[in-house]
Amino acid sequence: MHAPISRREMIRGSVALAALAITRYPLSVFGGPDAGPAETVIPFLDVQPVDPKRPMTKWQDLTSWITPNAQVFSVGHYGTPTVDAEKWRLEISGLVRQSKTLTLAELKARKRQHVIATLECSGNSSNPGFMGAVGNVRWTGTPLASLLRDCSPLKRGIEVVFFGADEKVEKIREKDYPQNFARSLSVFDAMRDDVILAYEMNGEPLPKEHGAPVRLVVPGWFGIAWVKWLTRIEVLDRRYMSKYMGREYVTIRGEERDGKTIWRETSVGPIDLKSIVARAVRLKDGSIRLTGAAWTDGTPLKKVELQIDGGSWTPVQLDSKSRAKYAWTFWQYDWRNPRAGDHTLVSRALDAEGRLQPAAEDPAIKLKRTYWEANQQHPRKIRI
Ligand SMILES: Nc1nc2c(c(=O)[nH]1)N[C@H]1C(S)=C(S)[C@@H](COP(=O)(O)O)O[C@H]1N2
Ligand SMILES: [Mo]
Repeated sequence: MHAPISRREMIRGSVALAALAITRYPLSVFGGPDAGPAETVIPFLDVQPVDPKRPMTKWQDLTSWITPNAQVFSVGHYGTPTVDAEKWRLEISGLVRQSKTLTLAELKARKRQHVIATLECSGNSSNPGFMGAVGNVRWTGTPLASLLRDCSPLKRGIEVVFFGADEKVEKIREKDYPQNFARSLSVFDAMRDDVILAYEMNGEPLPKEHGAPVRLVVPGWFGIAWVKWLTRIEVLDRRYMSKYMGREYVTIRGEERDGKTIWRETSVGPIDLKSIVARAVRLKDGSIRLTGAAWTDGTPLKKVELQIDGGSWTPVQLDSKSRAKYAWTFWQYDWRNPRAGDHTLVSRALDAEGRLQPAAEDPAIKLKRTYWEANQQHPRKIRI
């Protein structure tokens, strides 16, 4: 099996980042202010192990729909390169009639576009120590599609490859090759109008560990597609392979068909439907307010349901104010008259396509042999 994301690959927050980003978004209408000063957070018994030096979403503290920059997790497989914004150039080449090289000023002079999108590492939820590699951010940049169109891609171009400035020598079929981090999208996916080349994160210049000066933002896709420290975009007429397309960040999943197991190996792609119980707060009237988050690949969320102690699934209330297509949705449920003792709480999300977040025992998870794309339900234990 594969080693989960190592400590080395988890990027620590810099001191500069410790200053919280000021966003225009208030605390969610859920979970915080209306519970009043008398609120007491009831910790879950399955405490989320948290390394204070690694920024991450700490579910128990979740109140802000937009994750402040200092709290957004970071992953870098080849370390964090230093890119001089003055000298930085973005090259667009390959199967285009008009290749281009842009400076940062030229890129910023293009149409400015915002998107609120949840960034999640596809390794998130793969083990108890890696539960908070997800955050919700307002990204600002320029649309990729119009830039690509300005380069007149050839019709036979089917693939767009994105290269980062970070590099490492990788062994491929027993030989060493210097490689830049790279991931690709099909032309179809790359031309979606919400895919942007981002240079701001929650209104601040993109921080170094998050890909300064420019990164790709692919709303609805797992983080691996969001190439940081972007320096080159290349159009190809065939599928691209790299360590992070075809050897790591792949999912091997079985499906039972006519008594046989069919195994499928795929490259990590769009976000899988997920939800989590984040926080439990005792209200003045003695009931317990449970809040959580749910997110999708951009397919509308239909509902989130909660199960207490193996009982029936009850729909929770979705936050209607803080919503965006590619952003997580906060939810809340007021648990009246909980009896004293230990309880198990679990949520599941359903989307408009009829997809349901699987339980850990369901075949979709049971027959998954790699750790990425772990969207199983997450039962939590609490003592009242
Ligand atoms: N150039 C480059 N881009 C990268 C990576 C990387 O190692 N190098 N890691 C990817 C992975 S696995 C994730 S989960 C996200 C994390 O983005 P963040 O560090 O801003 O949270 O960046 C992606 N983009
Ligand atoms: Mo990741």
